[in-house]
Amino acid sequence: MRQQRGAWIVGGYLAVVMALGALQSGCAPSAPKGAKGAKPASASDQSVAAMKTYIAPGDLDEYYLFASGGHSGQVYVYGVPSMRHLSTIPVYTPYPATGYGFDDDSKAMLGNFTWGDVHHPSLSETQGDYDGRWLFVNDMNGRVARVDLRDFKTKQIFGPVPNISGNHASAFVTPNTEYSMMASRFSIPIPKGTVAPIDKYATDYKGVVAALKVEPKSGELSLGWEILMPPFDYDLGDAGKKASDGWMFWTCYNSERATGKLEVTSTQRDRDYIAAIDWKAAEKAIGEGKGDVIGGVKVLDPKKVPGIVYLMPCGKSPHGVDVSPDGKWIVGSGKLQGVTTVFNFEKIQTAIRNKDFTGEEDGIPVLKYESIKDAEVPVGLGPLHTQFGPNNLAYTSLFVDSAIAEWRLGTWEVIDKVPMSYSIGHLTAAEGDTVDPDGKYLVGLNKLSHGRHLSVGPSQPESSQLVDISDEKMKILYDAFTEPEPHYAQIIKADKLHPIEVYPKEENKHPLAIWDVKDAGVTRQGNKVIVKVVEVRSTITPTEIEVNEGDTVTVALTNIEQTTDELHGFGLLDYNVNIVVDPGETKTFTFKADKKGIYPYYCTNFCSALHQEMQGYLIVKGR
Ligand code: K7E
Ligand code: CUA
Repeated sequence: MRQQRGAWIVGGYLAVVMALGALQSGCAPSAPKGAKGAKPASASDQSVAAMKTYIAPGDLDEYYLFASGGHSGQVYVYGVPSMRHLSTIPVYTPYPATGYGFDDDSKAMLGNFTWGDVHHPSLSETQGDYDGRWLFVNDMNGRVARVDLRDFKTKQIFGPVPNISGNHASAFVTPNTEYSMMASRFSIPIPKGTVAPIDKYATDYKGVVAALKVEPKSGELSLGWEILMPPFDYDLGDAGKKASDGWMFWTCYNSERATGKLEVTSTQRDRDYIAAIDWKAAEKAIGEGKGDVIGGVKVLDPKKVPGIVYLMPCGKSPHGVDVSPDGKWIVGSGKLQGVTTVFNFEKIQTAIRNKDFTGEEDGIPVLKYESIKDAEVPVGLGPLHTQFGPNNLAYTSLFVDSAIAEWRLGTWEVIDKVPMSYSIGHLTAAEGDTVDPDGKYLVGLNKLSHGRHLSVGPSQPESSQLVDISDEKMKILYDAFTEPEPHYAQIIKADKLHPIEVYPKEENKHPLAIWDVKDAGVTRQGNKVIVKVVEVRSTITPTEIEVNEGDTVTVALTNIEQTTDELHGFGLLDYNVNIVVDPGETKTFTFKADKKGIYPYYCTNFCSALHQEMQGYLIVKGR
């Protein structure tokens, strides 16, 4: 299954296509016989690895890792280097463990969706450095969410954004979190709801990139602007920084504008593109009123507004695009190649000035490949994503080779390779997307894990592997098993976060919050009932709630504790209610009392020796 280097040279990309195809059809690259993949070479290597990942009881990890949960719709939080799973942040999916998706606010935020597909967490940045304020995550259903890192809670789900279809290349932020960026993976006729026959794909279907504005103080997302693009599949993105600040780069495949069996039809050309977008120029053009309103948002058409978008030819079906810490280089990985291509930002600017173009696509100039390329680095087969370390070090994941290649920007030498078990997708380095990466740790986010863990049946976990990159020789330290579906993750220095552990009482401005059991009880207006409830060890007050059949009941729960880790729950049997309130928090839930009878409610979070006594009855009287 693994391609020999010689076979690659002879067989060209067809070999890679076949390798990828074989994987997709379920014939995954298998471990060498009698072994279960890469291990630390010797017992002494193993003890070094153990010591490097061992966090003694009571000690804390050095970094947080925020991993995408793919189509679980969640974000997983790990500690690095221990790789211990610390917490799950529900974003696009109800999560009974924290009551997410059951109370009125989170239910409203989820809208009619019960799933999302998260690929790319993006930590907020100030001057190109993670600032520890928010985490933005994309959803394939055209949405972006904001998680507040003060309390690790999802605060906003924005979208579906008009005209965007299949929001994969997202939620990348610009260096001062001016914008969170989006792009269509699946072009469609726009605005959404328009029908055009598939055989008109090349002309009537449109790609779209979108910029969501981020309010600098609150992080609130709002509609910015969009740009109309040719009907390619926009795949990954990265914002320019330092030298290239003000630019955004997006890879795209299917420059063939093909439909049907894309595996074949969209892999005909030798090169696809990276779209280079001058977002400051786009912002200016929007300010000058140059956008047309489509689907309720201002959209720039590059045909009418030149100078905003350029296309950089890049090796066959590129996947990742990654900007170096100094912003001077843009690394594009053609996943059907044996090299990763490095473009030089200065050369891109010169080519634009000299109109060094080789053609155009829907009015967008195509830059001359030879004029903007600095190097094709022979990293190995199936390069997907690149991360960075200090001293111009770069790390590229190789899906087909199932390995990570370490190489150097500027000299373009490949320094080392380490095998991954198995089939790495993304990789993430400590502070790896910032202007000042830390080195030290790198995590390979693998697509498969087979045979590296106790069997749990056919639905297997994925694996993430911790790699020591503190020396030039990379070393595998640890295997962690992660829930589906690890795409991208980011690693931030732990001391940049300062999470609260209780909601301070004085900050709780909820109109239905109460702090004294004397204020608890039922008020009624016609058939609308409001119940104010206090939860504190070890009573839910009131212990009886009486309503009439047919009433619409809003229950407001306030956890009046100000003690760390004293969470209380509210499980209401037969009514599908499951709420959790953190110390100092108020949540409401609303339901129709449409079943008469006696329904117990109880605290779901073990909170004290008398937790089991923390219970009461909802009485729904017949008419
Ligand atoms: Cu899995 Cu970024 Cu969606 Cu690559 S993506 S692997
Ligand atoms: Cu409160 Cu258990």
